[in-house]
Amino acid sequence: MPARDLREWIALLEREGELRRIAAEVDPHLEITEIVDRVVRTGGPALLFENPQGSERPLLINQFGTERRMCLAFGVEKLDDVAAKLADVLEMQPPEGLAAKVRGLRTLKSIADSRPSVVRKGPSQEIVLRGDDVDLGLLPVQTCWPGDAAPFITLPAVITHDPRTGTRNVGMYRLQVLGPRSTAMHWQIHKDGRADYLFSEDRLEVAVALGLDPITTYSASAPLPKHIDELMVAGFLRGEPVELVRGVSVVIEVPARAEIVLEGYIEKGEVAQEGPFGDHTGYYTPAEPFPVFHVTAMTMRHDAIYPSIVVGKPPQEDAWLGKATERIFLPAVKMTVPEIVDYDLPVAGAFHNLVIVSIRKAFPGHALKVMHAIWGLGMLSLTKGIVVVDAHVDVHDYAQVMFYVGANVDPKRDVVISEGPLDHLDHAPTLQFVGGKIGIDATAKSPAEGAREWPAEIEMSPEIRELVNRRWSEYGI
Ligand SMILES: Cc1cc2nc3c(=O)[nH]c(=O)nc-3n(C[C@H](O)[C@H](O)[C@H](O)COP(=O)(O)O)c2cc1C
Ligand SMILES: [Mn+2]
Repeated sequence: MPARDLREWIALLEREGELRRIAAEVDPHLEITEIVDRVVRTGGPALLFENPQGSERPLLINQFGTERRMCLAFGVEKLDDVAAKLADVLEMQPPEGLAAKVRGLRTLKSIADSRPSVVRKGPSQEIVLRGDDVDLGLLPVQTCWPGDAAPFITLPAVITHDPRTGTRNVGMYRLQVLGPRSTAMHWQIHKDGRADYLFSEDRLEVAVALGLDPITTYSASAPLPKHIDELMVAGFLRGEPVELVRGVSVVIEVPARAEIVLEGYIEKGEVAQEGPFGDHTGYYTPAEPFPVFHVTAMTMRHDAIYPSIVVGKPPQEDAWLGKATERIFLPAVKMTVPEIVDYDLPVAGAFHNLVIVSIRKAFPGHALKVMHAIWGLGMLSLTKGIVVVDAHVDVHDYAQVMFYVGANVDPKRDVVISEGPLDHLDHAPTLQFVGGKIGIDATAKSPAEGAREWPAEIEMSPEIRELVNRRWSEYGI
């Protein structure tokens, strides 16, 4: 059974020895960041700050900070097991034979049962504050870094609907607190929430859920195609639908078991300066105008727990949200580019800066084809640098990758400089949003690609390996 909500998840973490409660009074202004930064870097536990200074609500952080906790969240041994579940659906073929048909039906049923279910009442609405009673100051919102403009809500699930089609979207977009009843809405230009906003005529209703079961929280950060409802995917990955309840002041259904929900609207064209904010790029992103979110109602549990995350110079807690996406989306990437064997988005590359990809190379120029495919694929299109290696290279072993980049590349022949869209937050390009791309073809080249005869790689023969295995103890080494 997956955790139904944040509480069940916290209980699971505690049972597994993965959570520490901190009773000391700690300041959400910078102090929590410094503590978490140290704990994340040593692979330490999730932290529940029971007495954040200035708030009666506890603050949970570092719930996702290790591979083990990420696997616990999904109830799997390794993150590739989550991917396998999705691959089953993506790779569904017309079934042959009864057993395959039954299996196919089961898969179809699990998709059909993934849609959220609407319930009449939920604990997320135990307390209802409306109008002037709304006060974001009730929450222990962190100011993460010294140069941050204000406190930022960093782990929200922002729910909107496409005004044309009604399709729901859930995205994780940080919210800078502007006042007791308003925040900025930091959806970047490539994001689905922003598209909903652009399609709205005057007002777009918005609901923000804080404190969810870990899979639903993760789903808000997943780069799904616009028309796919993140809550449906969360239901599929959980094996149980997400429960929703009608909002108290908006025509949006909100998670029934959330800790806290902010309901409100965004007026088309109303913007405020957002930032600076110490971002996952490792730098402060400068102030930029973003839409203003007006909170018309704030609902909560009686003893609501506020969830937070700190991003900054990698590695931080979000590394594991990113790695989950890397693994979970591999089958979908392979659907479009089947020659891809595996890929790795290094945490130190902040995910959009570098992709290492291994391919089953079948024709001259194949590595170039794959580079351009990645530069045209969903959010991967924002990738700045791509390294392509042959199928046998382990893309997760950076020393191995470096070896082939050094050994197999003639920079004049094998480096592609291209251009295209770049991450909203990338400060390096001359222009914001668009700039250079680099592709490095580190595969073995053929004469058809202008190479001389390619030498053989050194490897010991299997017989001798076997012999040494057998005799190892005799050597006394
Ligand atoms: C901790 C964390 C914070 C994030 N903050 C933002 C943000 O402020 N703005 C943004 O556009 N994307 C942010 N993202 C990335 C988006 O959540 C991600 O691109 C997601 O796919 C957006 O949903 P969408 O595809 O429905 O637009 C963040 C991701 C994480 C893990
Ligand atoms: Mn989306």
